[in-house]
Amino acid sequence: MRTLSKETILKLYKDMLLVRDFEQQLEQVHKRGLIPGLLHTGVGQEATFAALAYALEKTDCFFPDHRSHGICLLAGSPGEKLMAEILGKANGVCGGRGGSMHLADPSVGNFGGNVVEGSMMATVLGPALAWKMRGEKRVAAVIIGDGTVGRGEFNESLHLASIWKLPVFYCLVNNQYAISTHVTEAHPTANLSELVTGYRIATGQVDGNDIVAATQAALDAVDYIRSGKGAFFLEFHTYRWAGIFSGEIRDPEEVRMWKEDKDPIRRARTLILTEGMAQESELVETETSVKKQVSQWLEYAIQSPAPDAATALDYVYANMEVLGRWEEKQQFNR
Ligand SMILES: Cc1ncc(C[n+]2csc(CCOP(=O)(O)OP(=O)(O)O)c2C)c(N)n1
Ligand SMILES: [Mg+2]
Repeated sequence: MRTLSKETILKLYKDMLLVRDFEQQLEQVHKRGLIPGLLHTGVGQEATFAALAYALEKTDCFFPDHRSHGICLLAGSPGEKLMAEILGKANGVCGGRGGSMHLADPSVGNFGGNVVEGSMMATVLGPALAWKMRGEKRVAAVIIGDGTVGRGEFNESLHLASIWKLPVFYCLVNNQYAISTHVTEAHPTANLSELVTGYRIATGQVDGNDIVAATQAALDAVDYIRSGKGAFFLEFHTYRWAGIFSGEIRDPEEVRMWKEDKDPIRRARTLILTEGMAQESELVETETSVKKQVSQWLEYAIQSPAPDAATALDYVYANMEVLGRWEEKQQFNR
């Protein structure tokens, strides 16, 4: 297991703050109606996101799910362009066509998600197979939630990755709920990686709210995959503060415990201070500068123009002209 330096832990702390502020500022503007469609935030899961982003190299790829803004950000997409994308603006990373749920930015290894839960488990096999055949030591990661476990693609993907010894990094974010269904109501065990062992794929479980343990586990998994041994399935045990919808009811004591005692940021802060890695004043400085930075990104996104309606059908089919419904109808009538 790799030891993390003081500098690394401080960097990871800042990464977690960036993700938290990014998400919380988005939540605010979502309430103001500035984000088209749904917004799923990963508040509470920052240590898992920071660990994954840290462990992956620029030459690797990942397929995010509907709650992975944090990984997309930490992978290196410019914060203001990601914010603009989520607000559906023309200068977002996908020109405003992706939004929160279809974020993609191949320039930083983000190969995109489509939010059909489980489908990315199949797609991730593509780059993994290509890299294996070419002898490239790259890792293809896929982020999934506990809700994906049990889908057909889940099993199909594990089966092929095992047989072909593919360099796939399965990152399971077990936050205990799929919509409002608790993991124990939907699965035979709450430790979902147990279900994977029959595929003869290496597995691990880690406290996804412990930034040090989560990062070490993610680094170990990536080392294992890069050494050519095949896939690795790592389960992060964590919790999302947000329900899937605003009226969701959860046990208040459960929510309190995760927000207070188990908050990954609070835990990291305590560790940094008790181990003397930084002074309180330095942390406050970082916290203030992160907030300011994220506010600037948001302002950029709000001020950015919406895409031109005349370009709405661009990119629908690669290199093919697409007719609008009206033009299509006219042509048919001719
Ligand atoms: C194939 C499919 N079925 C249903 C949905 C609707 N849906 C969106 S999020 C979600 C729950 C996902 O739960 P989980 O994987 O645990 O992720 P979490 O939201 O907890 O991060 C569902 C069922 C979907 N996106 N895809
Ligand atoms: Mg879940």
